[in-house]
Amino acid sequence: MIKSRICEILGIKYPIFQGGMAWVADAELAAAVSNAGGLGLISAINAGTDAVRDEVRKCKALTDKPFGVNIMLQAPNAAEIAEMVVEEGVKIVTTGAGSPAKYLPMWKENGIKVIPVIACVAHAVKMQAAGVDAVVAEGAESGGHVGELHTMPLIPQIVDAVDIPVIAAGGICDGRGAAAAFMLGADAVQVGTRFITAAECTAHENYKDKLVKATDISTIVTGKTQGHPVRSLKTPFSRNFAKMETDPNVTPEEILAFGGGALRKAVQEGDENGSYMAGECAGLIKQIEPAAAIIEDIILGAEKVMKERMERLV
Ligand code: TUI
Repeated sequence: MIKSRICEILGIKYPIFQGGMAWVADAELAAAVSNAGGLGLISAINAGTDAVRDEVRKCKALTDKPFGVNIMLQAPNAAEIAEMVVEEGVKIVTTGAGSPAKYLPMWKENGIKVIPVIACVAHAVKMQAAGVDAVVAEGAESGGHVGELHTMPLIPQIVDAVDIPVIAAGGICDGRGAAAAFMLGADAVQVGTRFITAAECTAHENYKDKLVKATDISTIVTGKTQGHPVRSLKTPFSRNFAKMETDPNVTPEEILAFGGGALRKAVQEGDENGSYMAGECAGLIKQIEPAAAIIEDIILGAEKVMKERMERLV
């Protein structure tokens, strides 16, 4: 069975993280992933601090396995969430969209493992120097807010630049993707999009249905002109957004107003005018199944494909 040093560091069975997806990654999904041997993550993006606290407590009741909280550092209540995780005795924190340096002393004093998501070498080096425990290196194949580099060249460059464990993210959805990431030097993989189709995920059935039906060309990146590129499924909403971006008669304020609340509308209401954030690997998703089956497919699939390909190629 595939194992790596990150399993010892975090006390997890399999080297697989569930992405901390806004509006999607709640206690139910995180607990299902953790109970199945991966690292479940609760997203702290979508809710007030007390609501996230409730999710943390709910997750504790649902699993005795390690789980974490993902904090989007640009969220208005990021500082409050940073304190809440300490108060609640959360053991693992991942961060996105910024540097968690100012919270590190507090988190390290409280024995929290800190794993920022980064998308380039310079940020990985800076984070290692600041004293984080590992980094998630996220390629632009991922869903949601994306960086510029893609997973294939990003991972080996990060692996060469730091000594701490590297978790590969972006475009990884099955055993083949995971095996490739391990070959590039990753100690674990983070999977987002596929876990939206987990049976335990509370996202709207329209969202799951769109992912199961997605093909290789189903995603689009919008928001580049605003400096906030986001990958999502092609829908009337995202196509209109893309059109507005290049229309000289539409102001940035109008674009912002159009996009506001779009992710929640997709996840909770299954609304066509929502933003269905998804990675490029959506086309590989074939069915809704329990989180444990997804983890087994990815981990056993990686092991199998590594052996089979080695026998054929070497
Ligand atoms: O954060 C993400 N992905 C996200 S956040 C999100 S919420 C959202 N909702 C509506 C519209 C737009 C976004 C959806 N998807 N990924 C993690 C990530 N973090 N990728 C890249 C980075 C990053 C960027 C800059 C990490 C660090 C950084 O700066 C570090 C520094 O030193 O300032």
